[in-house]
Amino acid sequence: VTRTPFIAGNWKMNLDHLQAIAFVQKLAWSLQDAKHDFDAVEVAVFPPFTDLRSVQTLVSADKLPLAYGAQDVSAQDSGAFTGEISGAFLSQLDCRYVIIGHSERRTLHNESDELVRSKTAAALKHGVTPVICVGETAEDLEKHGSSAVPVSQLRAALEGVSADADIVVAYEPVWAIGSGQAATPEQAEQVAAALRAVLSESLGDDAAARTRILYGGSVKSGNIAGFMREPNIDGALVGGASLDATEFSNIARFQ
Ligand code: G2H
Repeated sequence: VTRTPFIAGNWKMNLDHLQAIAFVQKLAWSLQDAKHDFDAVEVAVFPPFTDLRSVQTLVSADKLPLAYGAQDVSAQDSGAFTGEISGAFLSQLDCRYVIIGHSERRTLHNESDELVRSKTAAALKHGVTPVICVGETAEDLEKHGSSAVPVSQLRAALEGVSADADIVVAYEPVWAIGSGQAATPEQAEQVAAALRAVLSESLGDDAAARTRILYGGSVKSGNIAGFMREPNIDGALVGGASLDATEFSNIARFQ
């Protein structure tokens, strides 16, 4: 089984809907200039909700080979849930992906493993591929080592997920996020291998072989190549460095 490398840009709460249009155009030009092979390396952006309609319009009008997704989704389908966004709405906007359980949501919005599991189920129900984020804090790392917390978070998220489900896993050590202090490729590979074992145990060997595992946390063009050389790392979830179109397109070329 070959896993198509995946470079994903998590914009977080940056770029409004007008800036998003300018940025996506610039990114597409930058990748096309670099003769990016979109079949060989999938590139996706994750803008704020309010940008998604603009991004959809641009991507479909210009037939850009870029994927996009949202940064969160409701566990509910519809109803009295003020401020929430249904997976059905994301699917209508042709979102291929949605980030679930990013550490900023787990920390700042108290998202539990149970909620991450419900959101994963909601995304799959609406045909949107969840990018399930897991990762240990500096304190977890000190107390339990690097793999224990990400492994238990992934196990929890996968409860009830069927073996043929399309999912992506992102390993993001919390201590490496936005800190400029990325994990080493060896550290990230060790956890990615443990996460692949969880995929195997929860969903079976085929799903484990097919599912992409990304590394996230201070990825930039200067360190991406090292991660991409690791056998269990299939791409990156990039935050800060995804907000510069040239830098992000360089990351997509792993150089
Ligand atoms: C981790 C990552 C993107 P950054 O949050 O998901 O952000 O690359 O800025 O560390």
